[in-house]
Amino acid sequence: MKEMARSSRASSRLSWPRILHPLYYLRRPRRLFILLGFFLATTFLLWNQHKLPVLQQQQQQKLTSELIEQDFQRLSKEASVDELSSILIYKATKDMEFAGDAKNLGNESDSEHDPVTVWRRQQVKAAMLHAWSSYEKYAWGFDELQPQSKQGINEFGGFGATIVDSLDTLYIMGLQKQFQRARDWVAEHLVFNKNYEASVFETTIRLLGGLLSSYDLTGDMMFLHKAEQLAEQLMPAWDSPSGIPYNKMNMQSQHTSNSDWAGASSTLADLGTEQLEFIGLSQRTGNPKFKQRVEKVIMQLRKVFPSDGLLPIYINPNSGKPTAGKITFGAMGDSFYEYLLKVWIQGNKTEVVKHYREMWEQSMEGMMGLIMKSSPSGYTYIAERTSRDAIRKKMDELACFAPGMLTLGTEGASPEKASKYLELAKELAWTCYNFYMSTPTKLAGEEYYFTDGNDMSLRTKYNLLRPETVESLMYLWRKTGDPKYRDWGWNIFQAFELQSRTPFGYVGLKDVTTGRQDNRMQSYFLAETLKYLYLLFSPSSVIPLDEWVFNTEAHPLRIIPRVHEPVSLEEEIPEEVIDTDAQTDSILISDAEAAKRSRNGG
Ligand code: DMJ
Repeated sequence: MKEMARSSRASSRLSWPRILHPLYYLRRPRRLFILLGFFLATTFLLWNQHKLPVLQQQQQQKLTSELIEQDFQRLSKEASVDELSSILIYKATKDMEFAGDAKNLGNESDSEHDPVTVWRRQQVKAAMLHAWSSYEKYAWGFDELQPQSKQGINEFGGFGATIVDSLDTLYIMGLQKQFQRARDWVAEHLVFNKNYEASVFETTIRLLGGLLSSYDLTGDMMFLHKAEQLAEQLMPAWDSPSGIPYNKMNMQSQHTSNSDWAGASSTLADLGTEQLEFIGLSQRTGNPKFKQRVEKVIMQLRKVFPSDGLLPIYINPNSGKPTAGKITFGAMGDSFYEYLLKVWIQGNKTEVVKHYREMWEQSMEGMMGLIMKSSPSGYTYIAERTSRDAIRKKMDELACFAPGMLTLGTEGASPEKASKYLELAKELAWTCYNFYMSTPTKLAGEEYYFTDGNDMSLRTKYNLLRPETVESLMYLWRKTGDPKYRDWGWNIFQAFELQSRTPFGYVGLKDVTTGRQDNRMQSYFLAETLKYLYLLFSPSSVIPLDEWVFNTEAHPLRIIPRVHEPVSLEEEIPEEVIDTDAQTDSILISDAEAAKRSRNGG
């Protein structure tokens, strides 16, 4: 009986209602600890079961991505250009698989790791590799590659323009071996004392910009020494009575000149687009003479700056005054306005550089007077003003840098101005995108005219692989996060792939309505077009815009605050210097032709 009673007590002690009653645990804390331990162990097991596959998948994804990359590097390293296409297809397939894997992780909302974006970025990188490998194979040491004839061409004095222009793109894309070979060429072969009549502008933005940027990215002093040598060589270009530089200089004799077709004037974009590079060089070397030269130019232009902030494209280097010429944000005017803003950013927006910002805002107010809308579709565009003060309803693709500039200029503007700039930037970007999408090849021509009732019509039909539109899309994407800018950029990239890609590099089109190709791979295609596209599909932390500023050839330079510098805005020009307005009459060639001649198509 006793036994039975004990066993029935024991079973009733363990009965469910008792176990579930809080008092059962509170009376004996040991029981409470056991329960707690049981609860924790179960929770961990359940969490682990659910989480492990996700973590494993993430690790797997990382590994796959690394493997694809390694595979790609290995295969492409020694591949001939002919083999590259099949490698690219191989990689694209792998990337697709990877994208498929990544999609299953359910983190698509994170745009930085969005598989489509990752895949697009890799396709741009593959395009860079194709362009670069073709150049390496057929034009090494020349300025540019002629992909159709598989040979090199020297359009910039034989200073290896494509190598220097590509350095930072290779570096940013992680193409280390290619970067190293380019770096070694610069160290061993790049000399500036050549009997060649160089464009001061092109040499500055491509070579000096490329060298400085590589120095900033790597800290390799060799780049800075080369940059200094080059700048020393270019110095006599600023030896004019007004300090306005001549556009051309023989790199050996250092004889300076301007083109006859420009009425012996210097052109605005050429004379006003060296500030970032020379100021940057002074900041990095501690030698103020470089910046003094280029800042004197701005001081001079400030004296003759019109109230609307819009300068004609021809300036006389003797008097320092505008001779004549149209007002434009396209060829021969464009990057002067770009640099007013960017020098302010480069100096970290301090008091020392405030006048640049003021001049820029003044110019933007003037530009508002040139903003027109087409009919019937309402495309917004920037018109030009002729030297006779008439409005010309024309916009160059070159002016498509303006949406990017306006977007960049929203920082530091009053709230009203900032939203005005951004709205205008969006509208202009839509127009520029349509310069591309309105042609049968989906590549933009060089010049567009606007006629009432007929929207835009293509005037100059060639495409030179230019970057301006994708540059603007990159800035707009970073500012707004609107995915449509990435999609637009992708569509443009696809058009380049379809129309401009050849087995031996990329070429421009002679006619965007037929797709007839030319035979030149512009060095800025590697410096700018592909870099901006790559950045469009990269996280904003790659070259963040609060630490870097791009020169007009897309070479990123570190922002270094300018403080405690004397701001001297006054400088005298000798009295005896007289203006020679008459020269402008001799300017008879077309805008597109002038742009081509002055900037080597740039
Ligand atoms: C580049 O050399 C530079 O961007 C320049 O400021 C203008 N155009 C070309 C590319 O189109």
